[in-house]
Amino acid sequence: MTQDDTTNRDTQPDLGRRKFLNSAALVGLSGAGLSVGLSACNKESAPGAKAPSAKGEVATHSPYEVPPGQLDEYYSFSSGGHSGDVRIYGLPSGRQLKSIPVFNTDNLVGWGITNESKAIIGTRPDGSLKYSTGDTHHVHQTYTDGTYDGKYFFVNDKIHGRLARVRMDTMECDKITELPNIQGFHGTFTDKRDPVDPKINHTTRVFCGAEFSIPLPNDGRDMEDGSKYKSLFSCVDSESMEVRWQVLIDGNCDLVASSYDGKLAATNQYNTEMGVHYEDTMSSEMDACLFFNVARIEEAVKAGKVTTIGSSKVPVVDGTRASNKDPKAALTCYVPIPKNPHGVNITPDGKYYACSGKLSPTASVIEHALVLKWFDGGLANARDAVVAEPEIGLGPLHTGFDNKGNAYTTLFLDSQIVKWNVEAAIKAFKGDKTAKAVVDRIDVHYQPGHGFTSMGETREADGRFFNSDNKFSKDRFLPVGPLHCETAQLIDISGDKMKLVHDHSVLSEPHDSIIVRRDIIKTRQIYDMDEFPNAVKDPAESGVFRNGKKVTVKLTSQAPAFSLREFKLKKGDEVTLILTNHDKVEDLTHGFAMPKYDINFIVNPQETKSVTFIADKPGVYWCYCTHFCHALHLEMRSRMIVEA
Ligand code: K7E
Ligand code: CUA
Ligand code: CA
Repeated sequence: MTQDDTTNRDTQPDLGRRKFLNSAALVGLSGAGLSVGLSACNKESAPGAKAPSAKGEVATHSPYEVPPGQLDEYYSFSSGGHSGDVRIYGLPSGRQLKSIPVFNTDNLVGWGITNESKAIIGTRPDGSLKYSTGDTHHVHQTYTDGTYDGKYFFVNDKIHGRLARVRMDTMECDKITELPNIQGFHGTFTDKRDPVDPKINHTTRVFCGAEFSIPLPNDGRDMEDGSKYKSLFSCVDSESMEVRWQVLIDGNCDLVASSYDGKLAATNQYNTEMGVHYEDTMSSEMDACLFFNVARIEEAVKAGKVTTIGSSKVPVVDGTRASNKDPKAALTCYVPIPKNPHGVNITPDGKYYACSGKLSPTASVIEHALVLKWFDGGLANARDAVVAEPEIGLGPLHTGFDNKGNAYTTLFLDSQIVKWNVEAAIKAFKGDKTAKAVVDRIDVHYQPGHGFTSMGETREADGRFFNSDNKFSKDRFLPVGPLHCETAQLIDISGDKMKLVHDHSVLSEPHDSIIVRRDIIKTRQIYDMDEFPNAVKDPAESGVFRNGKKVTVKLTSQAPAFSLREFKLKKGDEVTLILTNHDKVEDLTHGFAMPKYDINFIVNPQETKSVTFIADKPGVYWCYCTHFCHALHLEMRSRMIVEA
């Protein structure tokens, strides 16, 4: 910024607000234990920083900056909340790279508009979408041997109780499963190691928790009798996407974690009271972290010790407290922890689960081996599996880990990230007065929800970055009306002190993300035409094919033209239009928009998509390419003629 710009600032009417912004930013930074390096960087990026010179040199501001032409080191996959999508960001830059439509409809790619996407989302008998809304919260990848394998990631829909799978070579959703007899599908986690089928060398189980209890079956019975409300914990097969089994439980499920040895899955419970009314859910001082003995559950399913609920065929085993009193036969273990916890996360060495208190200022550390010991009958009380319970601050929610035994927990009420050492917390819990759990704190802006570390949900946690996804951004960005964007704050955790690297804006309303090393992700450059059974493989096959009122229009695109310059239909035709993109050049995408018929989608290189509609409006309709593809992009059109 030049001297003139600074002068202009003074003449702006909102000077007070700018001053407030600056001082607020300074306050945040000064509390952050900044290194000399970062302070210097801030000086440089303050007014007066050098702009890129005319020669095309690039001004460098910070060791974290990704200069023009360079690529980020990490991908971050982030749920979009009630927008229903999943976003991909590059880190450390914070650049948003893509929004993957999942449970939402999307104009850009035609998700929810094309026949192929509708078949994945699911339709009603009249062809409309079964659901057009969704609420994505948790994103987790498939694992091989405790680390990401780049094959799939899974994401939940809290609203309608669905699990979606996204293939990571194309970054497209390819399957969605609706879980039976549940509501508020919240936590989900892929198994980190499935010992059952070594032939499939990646995760085969996805664990899913239901947050809301409902009458079972939920068909109008028992609606006023809260004692009849129940929750289920579900296991989905990652290949078939079928629900393998469900566990009937007491209390509810919130977040979900899986162990590195494939033996246990866990869910934190904030409503062990099984309250139907708001106040009831907070009446007890202790709730629980519930552990599932996966092998025993699968044995019980195999042995047919199951029931079914309503019209669902999914086998259900009984994991309630009353039926699981004998640890040696139990399917479930309820470990008491305080109070309305939120978040359960396992350390990268697989030894401990950290479960945040939310309404208690503590994090409870539960030892994996001790839970297994309880299941063997070697531990008198499930509570004895808790090996530490440090006070870390107000409103603790989610925890990420580095590779040095430290945990980083978001403190919603304190607006801080607290760094604490797990082994020190365990020593302090045992009575060692010299052991101090909390190592460092940093202010974030404001009210963090999820926080996650680079590769922190794998054995390859690298201790480089923590990203805080904050729930309120208030004054951190230019105001854009009453609805603000959210703040993501990237924090360098490689040293003793946490260092704030930068803020980047994220569109509302992200919940959870994973930070993945870029070498793990191997995407395709173009599609394979042979994978589309309806592909129009030769432009010469293009044309209008009539079978009574059913009409198929086949066409192809190749920059800068569609194979059909025009096509004729009759009023009342039921038309299926199939478009194959014959371009092979990476990134050469075409669009197809059909005025007044509400159709809009794209075809990427070598991809085929189709749409079905009734030609109910006679007239001329210029179907045009929406995606800038060529100097003659504007000329790329096809005239649809609907005869009266
Ligand atoms: Cu937002 Cu992960 Cu749904 Cu916590 S949950 S913040
Ligand atoms: Cu094809 Cu624009
Ligand atoms: Ca509670």
